Amino acid sequence: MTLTFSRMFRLLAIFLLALAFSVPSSRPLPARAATITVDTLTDETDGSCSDGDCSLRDAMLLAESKLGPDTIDFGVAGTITLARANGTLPQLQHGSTVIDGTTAPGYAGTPVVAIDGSNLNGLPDIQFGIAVYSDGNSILGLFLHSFEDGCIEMEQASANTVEHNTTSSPTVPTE
Ligand SMILES: [Ca+2]
Ligand SMILES: [Ca+2]
Repeated sequence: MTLTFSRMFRLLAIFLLALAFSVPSSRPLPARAATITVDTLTDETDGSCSDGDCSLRDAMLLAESKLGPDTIDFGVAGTITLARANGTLPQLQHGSTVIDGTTAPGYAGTPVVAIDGSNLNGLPDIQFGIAVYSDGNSILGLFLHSFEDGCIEMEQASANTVEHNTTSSPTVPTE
């Protein structure tokens, strides 16, 4: 059988087309966690981290408000004294939030970011340090203290990581 020029051309075009489709297209990148950096020790509560101050509470509110994983880093070290008027920190309800105190400046194996719950003592609600009601969160490198009902609470939560933290409740430890 003799292939005509046009038929050969058509076969070549089909071959090239097949080749183009056989090259793996760029795969969608895995969802990368957005990083939110805490830059103030003040217990501020406007939920915004683009307004010049990003408290831990702001960062947690922001992480909770966004779909997908979030990592909360620390650009500051020291004690975050929770304000009584603000109550407990936001609960981790949506999952896949990493609160990573090991990123704070000066961290060398022991927590340099403390969260002091002493101002919340006596409030009518249950006072936990960080309450986790979802999956896949991590709480790393924090010193939580003076929370009446416990430093870290977990309920209906799985695959969470709690490492390199120091906790002490309800008394304020001597530092
Ligand atoms: Ca703010
Ligand atoms: Ca989120």
